[in-house]
Amino acid sequence: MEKILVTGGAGFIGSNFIRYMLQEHPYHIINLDALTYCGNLENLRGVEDEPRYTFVRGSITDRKLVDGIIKDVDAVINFAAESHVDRSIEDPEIFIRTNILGTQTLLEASRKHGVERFIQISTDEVYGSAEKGYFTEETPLAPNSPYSASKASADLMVRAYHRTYGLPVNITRCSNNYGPYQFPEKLIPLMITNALENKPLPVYGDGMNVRDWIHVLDHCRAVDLVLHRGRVGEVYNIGGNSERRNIEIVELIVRELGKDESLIRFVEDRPGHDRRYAIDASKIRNELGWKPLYSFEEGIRETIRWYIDNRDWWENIKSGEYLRYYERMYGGR
Ligand code: NAD
Ligand code: TDX
Repeated sequence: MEKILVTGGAGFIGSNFIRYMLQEHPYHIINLDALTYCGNLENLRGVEDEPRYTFVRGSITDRKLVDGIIKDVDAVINFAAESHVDRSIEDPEIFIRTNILGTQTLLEASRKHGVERFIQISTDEVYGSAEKGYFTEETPLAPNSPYSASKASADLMVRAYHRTYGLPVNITRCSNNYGPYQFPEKLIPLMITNALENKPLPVYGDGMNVRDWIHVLDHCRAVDLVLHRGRVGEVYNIGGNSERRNIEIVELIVRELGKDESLIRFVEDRPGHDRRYAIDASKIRNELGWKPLYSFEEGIRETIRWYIDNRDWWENIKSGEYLRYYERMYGGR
């Protein structure tokens, strides 16, 4: 393998992955990103000077562009997506276009040009809500939001391209990531940055919903392993083994920042809000020897520190177009 296409590399996980891969491997990486509201080249500061890195601005739904890029690459790793559940509830259509049609466009070019490996970055949300027990790779898909339904649809298309055309694919389904460069619409960076600005901390419903948190670099290491050693056609769950209630996380952030708990506001719940996500990652542990290296307590402290030290990064975001979304979203809650 020499050349790898990473899509969505200007987003949170994609940018962390590109840094990680350039450090760990000699590959040339092409980053195809449309730079939507959350795609930010600031996430890749310093990387632009690397001769083994090329940025292309464009959409994964652009057949001609995608075809032209994929004819020269050995592997495709598809991070590009509309990724925020609340936005999918507001307006699902772009989720269908990007997450389903975009993935199919990449699959079609990959089949035509015979790529060595196609990795689809999926999510534990495709399994729905885990009232008890843990999601394994055999758990039936039962997505509950337009976002997760679009990701599940893409997964099925990836599976079909493997079964029908023999495309060498893997699907990874990871739990909730946190870490540097996460867009401040997601729970952890939203709470850290709001607390730093002494703004209210909006907790949906009773705050008892559970997510399994993983540091973004543990996710990146897992994807790297799947790319090199994953069995063709297999799905791999990736999880941090760190289940936490939302309210516990918000309280921890408030404590760490020395703020007052009166900033916490219980607001109207998210429609269709999944109660709990919980991943059984024993397949990737046993087959590929992966395990998370970060403890949640260590990772979250490091992440809080990153947001304190990189105030310019998130202040630019929060003062721009995102402000209008925020006011729409939380104004009436
Ligand atoms: P993000 O929203 O931070 O980044 C998404 C990136 O995709 C952005 O840079 C955006 O510009 C780009 N993009 C959007 N539409 C595009 C298009 N049509 N063509 C090209 N680029 C486009 O998302 P993230 O949190 O980094 O998530 C990355 C991937 O990982 C997604 O596929 C998501 O479903 C998956 N995932 C995320 C998490 C999580 O906790 N964040 C967990 C599991 C899986
Ligand atoms: O303001 C908030 N208040 C709140 O209580 C926000 C933004 C979220 N929440 C709750 C909803 C969830 O229970 O916090 C939890 C986490 O919410 P998000 O950060 O929006 O993540 P989630 O909906 O769990 O989805 C995330 O994990 C799986 C990513 O956004 C997806 O891209 C990924 O696939």
